[in-house]
Amino acid sequence: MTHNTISISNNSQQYIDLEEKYGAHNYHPLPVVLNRGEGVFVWDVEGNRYYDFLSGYSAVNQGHCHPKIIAALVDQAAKLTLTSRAFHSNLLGEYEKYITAYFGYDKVLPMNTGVEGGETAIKLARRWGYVVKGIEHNQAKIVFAKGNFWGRTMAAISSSTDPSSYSNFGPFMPGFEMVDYNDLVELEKAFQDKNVAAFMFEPIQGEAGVLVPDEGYLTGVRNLCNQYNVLMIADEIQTGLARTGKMLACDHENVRPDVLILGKALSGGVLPVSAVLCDDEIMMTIKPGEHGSTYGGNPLACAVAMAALEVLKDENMAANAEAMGELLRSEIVKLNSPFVSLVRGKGLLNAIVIKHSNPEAAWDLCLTLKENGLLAKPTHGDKIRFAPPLSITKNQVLECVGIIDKSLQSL
Ligand code: PXG
Repeated sequence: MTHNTISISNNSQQYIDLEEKYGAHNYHPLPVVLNRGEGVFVWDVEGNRYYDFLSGYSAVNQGHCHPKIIAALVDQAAKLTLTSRAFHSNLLGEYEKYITAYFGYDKVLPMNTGVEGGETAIKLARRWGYVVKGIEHNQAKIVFAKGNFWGRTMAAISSSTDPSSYSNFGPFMPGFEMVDYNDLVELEKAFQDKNVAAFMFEPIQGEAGVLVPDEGYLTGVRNLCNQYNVLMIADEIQTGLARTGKMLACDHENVRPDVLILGKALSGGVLPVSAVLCDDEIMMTIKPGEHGSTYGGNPLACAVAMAALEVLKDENMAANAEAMGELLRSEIVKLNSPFVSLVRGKGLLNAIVIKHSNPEAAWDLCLTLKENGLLAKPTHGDKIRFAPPLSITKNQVLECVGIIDKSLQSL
């Protein structure tokens, strides 16, 4: 390592030591301790300000502590936070009406984390496979794309091709098949099996390093799903909610998935809120008592999610993401850095691929970026995601490119 001799103040180090001693070691964070966020900025405990180029893995699309979202949170928190689904609340129906109209589906099933949204979609697909498609009992198959990431539950890691996700956690969930991402020929081969109920995939693979499929892939998936009576499940937990320059990444090809999974920015980073949307033919196959969650659809989540969705539209965040993403990518390309082998992405979901003789170069670059006032995190060794909140302005993008330039030069 070349640049890892950065200064961490005693103050920050205390917090890091505390986590190290009492917390599970299931993450490897950048050495920065944050205690405040506003818009595109976060501050560390020493008062240093940073541009947040991760946005909580796209949970904070609306910007940190967006005043309208926080107002909805605070207002509702003082009234009623949880009823469980044993009782009705005055907000659940209103929220359900709002979000189904927003995305154009008959119904929504509210959950909390993204991975629960994925689990829910798979249960719906299996159930639909048995009672509508007519798949023989316990024979349903779900097809996934290699390189996918949708969380850490047993089902999620059973469909993972990343050894750090699944190694030594077996035995795994049966009935899952893998195909190459961005390969319609392989997908069609997999669909020859009459027991396939669904294809679940990300319209852009986020955690894999922002892999954008060829144009026409989404349309091709839609057509194959129609042809073989297979449900198209779009995991838009990271790509959705204006992140890629459209409200949904599927909107880039005007494709409507049968099952839509949302999470992360559905609460603007305030609390875990996820949702699965689909039409009655699929949703109504699940009956009372067959699925749910204590916190799913709680009044606090309903109030926050409506505010979070409203902010995306009111502030034209999709259009801004589109324009600022274009600017960010073109300005990074212009830097012509020998250490950047590729810049890719859509809207404000972007990644650069670092090319350097030092295998730690991407990590080192993130440490230098931090020193220069910008927070980003490497994925899979050599890729760095650049995904700021969608409220970022042109001048801010240009300032950030300056920081990236300066940091690359010191590699
Ligand atoms: N689907 C996609 C496409 C995701 O990126 C999930 C599902 C799961 O969401 P939850 O809310 O259950 O984490 C994700 C999550 C991390 C981490 O540290 C998570 C994601 C990406 C990178 C890191 O947990 N995405």
